[in-house]
Amino acid sequence: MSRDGITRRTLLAASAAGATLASTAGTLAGTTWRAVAGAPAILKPLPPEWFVDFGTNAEMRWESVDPRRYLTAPSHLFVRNHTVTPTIDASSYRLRILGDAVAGERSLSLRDLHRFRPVEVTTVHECTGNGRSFFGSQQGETVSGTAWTLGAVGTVTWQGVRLADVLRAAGVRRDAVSVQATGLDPSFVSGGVDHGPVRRPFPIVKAYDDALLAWGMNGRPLLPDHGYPLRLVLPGWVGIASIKWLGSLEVSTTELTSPWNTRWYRMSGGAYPADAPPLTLNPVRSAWELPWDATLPRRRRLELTGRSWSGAGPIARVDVSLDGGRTWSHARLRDRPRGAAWTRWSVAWDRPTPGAHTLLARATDVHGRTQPDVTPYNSQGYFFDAVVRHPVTVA
Ligand SMILES: Nc1nc2c(c(=O)[nH]1)N[C@H]1C(S)=C(S)[C@@H](COP(=O)(O)O)O[C@H]1N2
Ligand SMILES: [Mo]
Repeated sequence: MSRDGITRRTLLAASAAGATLASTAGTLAGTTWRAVAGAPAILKPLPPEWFVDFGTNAEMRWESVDPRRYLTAPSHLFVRNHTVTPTIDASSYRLRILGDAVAGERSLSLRDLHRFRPVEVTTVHECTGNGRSFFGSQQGETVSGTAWTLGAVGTVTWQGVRLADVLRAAGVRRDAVSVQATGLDPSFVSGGVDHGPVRRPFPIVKAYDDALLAWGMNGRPLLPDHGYPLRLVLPGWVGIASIKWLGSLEVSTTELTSPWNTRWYRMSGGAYPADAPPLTLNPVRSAWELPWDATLPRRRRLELTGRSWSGAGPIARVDVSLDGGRTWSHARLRDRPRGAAWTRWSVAWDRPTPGAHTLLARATDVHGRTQPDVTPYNSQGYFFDAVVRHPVTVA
């Protein structure tokens, strides 16, 4: 079983660990564990025409993307759970803020959070391992983890408050360096080891820069699978940074760590040094709004569409090839590129010849970051950003 996957045994272990936590820790009031054996890890419907279902994870099918819609509907957004989606009672929910960089522990209800200035931010939301399966299918390399194609990504508008505002009100010391976000989902058990609840630290600079505490997605409350009632959002960063079902924030004057920044979500294997830093900004990637092995009708002119995105900022240019990389042209950008959100593009294909073809798209962001032909190997299959060779047949 893959590292990101889950077996029935680990699901049972996870639910047992969750139950222990819930009964021993009053601080987790408001959380009930629905993680009973055989219960689905993901609560929203996963119709096969929209999703590839990996059990605790599910990716969006690119052919289900409507070229006319900019935002990903919450019903279509990929889900990545280490264990199972917990059911949390919003009325008794509290966010705890603690650590040696705050004067005393704070506990905030959702109503408390709604007193801060509301903000709205549109960002790409993407799993670190998006595209992982192409390490195998395109580069012949074996990596661990969920075999995502390119559907562990979406672009949504988050509603919430700035973490900076909340930390300032909590009286965080000026020498704070690190914030650890911890989820209320059950402990993650893998290979017989209980790693505790999903949690990951990040630098205080990111907290003050653009981090959000989000309760909404596209103008509606978060769906349970996406972190209801509150999640952290670190724009442009790897998906794991945006902790769902946020239970606590530990603010510290010393560097904090967790297995999610030391063991996972950092590069290992291949040419990477043993002390490679935790992954932060997402790379540049592109996808065609087509099924894999799509059959395209033979017409005088086909209009093909896709999207490109970068964790670092707007997309500046998308180069496409309709002949396996022999010739390239510029795709027409359909959106004024903005922030760390994706850009839609289209390309006209005149008089495609019948038979098999390979489509390629290579995006470049405003910082000049672009997509390579080959992504350097890493054992956990993170950051596959190479240009994907997308097969189609014109019939
Ligand atoms: N509490 C908690 N937060 C979490 C996770 C999790 O399993 N538990 N998964 C992380 C990972 S790896 C990703 S890619 C994103 C997925 O967010 P989504 O399921 O809302 O799309 O959530 C992150 N936050
Ligand atoms: Mo992820």
